[in-house]
Amino acid sequence: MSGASSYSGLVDQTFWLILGSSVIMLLGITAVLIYFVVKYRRSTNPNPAQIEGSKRLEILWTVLPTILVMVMFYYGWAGFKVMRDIPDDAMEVIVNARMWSWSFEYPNGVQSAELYVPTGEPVSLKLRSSDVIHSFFVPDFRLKEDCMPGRENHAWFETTRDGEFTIFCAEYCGEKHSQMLSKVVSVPPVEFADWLEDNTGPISPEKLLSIKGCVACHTADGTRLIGPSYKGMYGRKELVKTGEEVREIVVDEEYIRRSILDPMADIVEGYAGVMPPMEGQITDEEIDVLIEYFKTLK
Ligand SMILES: [Cu+2]
Repeated sequence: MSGASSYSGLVDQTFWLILGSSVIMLLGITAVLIYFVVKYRRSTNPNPAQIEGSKRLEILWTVLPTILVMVMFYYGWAGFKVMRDIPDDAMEVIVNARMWSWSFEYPNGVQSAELYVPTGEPVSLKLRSSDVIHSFFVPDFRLKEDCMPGRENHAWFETTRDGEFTIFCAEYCGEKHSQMLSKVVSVPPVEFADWLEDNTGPISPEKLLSIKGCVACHTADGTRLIGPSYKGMYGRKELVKTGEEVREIVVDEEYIRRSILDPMADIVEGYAGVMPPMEGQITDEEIDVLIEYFKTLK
């Protein structure tokens, strides 16, 4: 399958070079092995000859592999360099990874759960994680780069055609790792500009829950997933574990705000407490939107 990014050809070239030379060597070594096994078999050669050193052979099997690995290095480096040199005119998108979803943030503040990009224009990625190590992997682009907690990684790509390309997480990150999927949607630049404009402005609470990754563990219909459902939560009395102590609280605005920013502070009884802190990833206004929404879920 041919790649869909400007540098995917370079990656494929390196891959085929290494695979091709490995196959040639495997076949060659196997052929020589079989030939020697037959030629020097015990029945025709009962007494082994003592062979001592050969300068010519020594030089040959030092020089040839050196040339071969240097050629591999050259192609590997040439492809790697292109992938590390981010073009100055690239559009910057922040990629947020968390258990177990992706979200994307554009320079004008637009947020989305899918990565919309203009075809044929460079996009630079600032890769972040709010909990554990994830890996941003788009096979069609031959692009894979880790998202690490506490530091920012970089990558870039430029699509060569319109289309949808699956984003995987390539670093095992817990229970729903395999469902940590999204996609790159590459559209003509004019269409992209329209999309960006359409998505500017206030976000609905449902969309916010999806972008921030909440829906991976929480539902609005009462279904119990990894975390409690929002349904009927507001105003309810709840037993929570604060440190070692179990206490009763009322789910009010303050409690919800704290549970979003610092989820480990109070863990609802019966749940594991695996939510990453959203501090720095969600604004006060966005939390207000969510609180108003939770109040409506009776
Ligand atoms: Cu992951």
